[in-house]
Amino acid sequence: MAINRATLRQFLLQEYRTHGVEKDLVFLLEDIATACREISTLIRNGSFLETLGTAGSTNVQGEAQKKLDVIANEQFESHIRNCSRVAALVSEEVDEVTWLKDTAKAGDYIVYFDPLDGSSNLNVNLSVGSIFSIMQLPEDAVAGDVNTVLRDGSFQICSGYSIFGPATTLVLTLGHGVHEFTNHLATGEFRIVSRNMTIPEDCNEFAINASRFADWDAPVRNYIEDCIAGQNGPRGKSFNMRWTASMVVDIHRILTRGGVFLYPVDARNRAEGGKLRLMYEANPIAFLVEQAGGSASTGTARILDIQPESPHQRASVILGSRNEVLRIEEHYRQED
Ligand code: AHM
Ligand code: MG
Repeated sequence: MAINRATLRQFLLQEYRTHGVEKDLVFLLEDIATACREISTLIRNGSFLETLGTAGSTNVQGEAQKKLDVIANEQFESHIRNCSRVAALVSEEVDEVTWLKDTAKAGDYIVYFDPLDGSSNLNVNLSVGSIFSIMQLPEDAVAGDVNTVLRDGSFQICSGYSIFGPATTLVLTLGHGVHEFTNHLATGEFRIVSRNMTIPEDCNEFAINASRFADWDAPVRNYIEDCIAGQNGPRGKSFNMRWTASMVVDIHRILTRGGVFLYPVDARNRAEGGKLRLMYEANPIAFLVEQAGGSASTGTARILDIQPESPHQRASVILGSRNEVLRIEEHYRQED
């Protein structure tokens, strides 16, 4: 069957012509897309390749690494290395910043990534994904200096994620809307399936790990209690709850049909500053969500305004349908 949909390359070249997106960025994104396709294949064949299970190592966050966490990281790194404009890599799975250049040139790229998000889902055959974010070196950048990569999320020039589910999809923004591509198996190419994804302002669906109820701060507890009170409660409507334990999958649902996602700071994770990592989880998703018309907040501040202090720092994450995020922020103000 003939497929009449633009390929990722055609789309990116159009972005180059229309918005002046750099050719090097086009090539870099194609390399990232290739890494995602390969990771997808490795996951699908995991049982045969014996790539499922733990690697016997821990990452900088002290989490046991799955074999596929390590392999996905290698895939990302080796494909990104094709691009001579990449100066540094920040990966969830690597403690230190990986410098690919000895001298820093303003405008060269820093790539931040979580090579396998939601990897606790792997052994039970549920969807997982990869997340990435790209920024550029500032004028005063110093190669080898960790401070150089600590830029706030508003400096992102591109972010995206890939989901390895029933279909392998790639969702990205270059600052001009959010677009979705699906890997077309017959041609092996990512082809566009959705342009300018938008998140409805209102919703009646939330995603939160409800088993942490006892640990939540009052604003979150109050908001969720209002939601589950149903038609006769303060919201006057019924809510649905979904939690996949894979952030990218929950976010994809929100980009597709609205909703709000919360992984807030709570009593159990307060010492670390939250659960999700700012630079390669919260920032890229916040950029996508804002580009799709939604909001992304810690509860008290815009995620993209957080000035990072370390590459693996964590953040409180509340994002999705704009009016719902505003309402949660209002709960935080009331508890002040
Ligand atoms: P990971 O990057 O180590 O997989 O951790 C991030 C994941 C998110 O995808 C997801 O929202 C969250 O951790 C799930 O946490 P929980 O185990 O509390 O359900
Ligand atoms: Mg993750």
